[in-house]
Amino acid sequence: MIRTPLTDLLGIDHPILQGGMAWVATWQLAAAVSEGGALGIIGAGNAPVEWVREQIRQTKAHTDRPFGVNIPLFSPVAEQVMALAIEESVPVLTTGAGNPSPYVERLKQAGIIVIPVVASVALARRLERQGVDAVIAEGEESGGHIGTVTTLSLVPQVVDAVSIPVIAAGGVADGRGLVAALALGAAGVQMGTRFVCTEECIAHANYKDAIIKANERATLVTGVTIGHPVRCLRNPMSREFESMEKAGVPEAEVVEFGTGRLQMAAMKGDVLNGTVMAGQISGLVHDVLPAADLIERISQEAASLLARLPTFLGAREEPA
Ligand code: TUI
Repeated sequence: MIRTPLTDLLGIDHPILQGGMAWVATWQLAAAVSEGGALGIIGAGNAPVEWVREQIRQTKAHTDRPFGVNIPLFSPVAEQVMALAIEESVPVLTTGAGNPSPYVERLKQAGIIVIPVVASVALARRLERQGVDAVIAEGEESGGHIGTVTTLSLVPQVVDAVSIPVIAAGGVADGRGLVAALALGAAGVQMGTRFVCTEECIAHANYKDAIIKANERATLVTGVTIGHPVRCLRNPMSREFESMEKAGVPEAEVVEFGTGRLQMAAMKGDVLNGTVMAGQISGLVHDVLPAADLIERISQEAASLLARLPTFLGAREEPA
């Protein structure tokens, strides 16, 4: 097992977080991941508070291990879900798609471990000063809402700027990714796309199949012109979205066109007309397996890779 400041902070066995993906990361996945010794995270998305409450209660009923809730900050009910997280004494709270500064003090006073996603060094620095426990440095390889810096560039720069643990996200789906993140100075990784393709994830089978069929060039980024960049699989929907943006269709119309499309793909399985959010690492995902088996596989692969690294370097130095 790989022990890092992150496993110590969270009381987990493996330095792995499961991304809190909207409509996809429900209690079934979060509980299975936490039971598997990593950190399962419920994706609150922009769902109603009572739906999130039920997710938290079910997670608690199915695991005694720590778990988290993710709140995308553009959710119209972000404030109410924060209050719910405090009321329910959720162990860990992660945020995405914005600056969580207004909430940090209240969450810390409630004893919650706060881990925001950042896409820049400046925000990581600011949030460390405000007292967050760790940050997730997420590269633009990720699926869903993204920043503009790659994981390989962002992670070591955030690591150098802060003293709290840094979690690398974006482009990680196996033991090699975990080892690479540790080499950059990260204390662990967060994976989203890889965890979609697990048995416990409630995403429609078509969504999982689309990721398994995808290669490294299968994604594109929509929403740049409306200030909401989202990486998703190339399909008739995302191509149409892209051409509407290129044609200069008014923002309100573009937003309207995109609304509800993630649920269409994730829940109804319409992977042609829905938005299939997924990262560039999709090409590395080949199977659907139990979450605990995936965590065990990645952990063992990383441990064996770490043990063999000096041999790789030595072997290359040998004369031909
Ligand atoms: O949050 C995400 N990814 C998401 S949230 C989401 S929800 C949704 N989206 C569309 C339709 C339906 C549901 C889907 N994907 N990732 C974390 C993340 N956060 N990536 C980048 C950032 C980020 C960007 C800018 C974090 C902070 C930030 O700061 C800006 C500032 O104000 O300084």
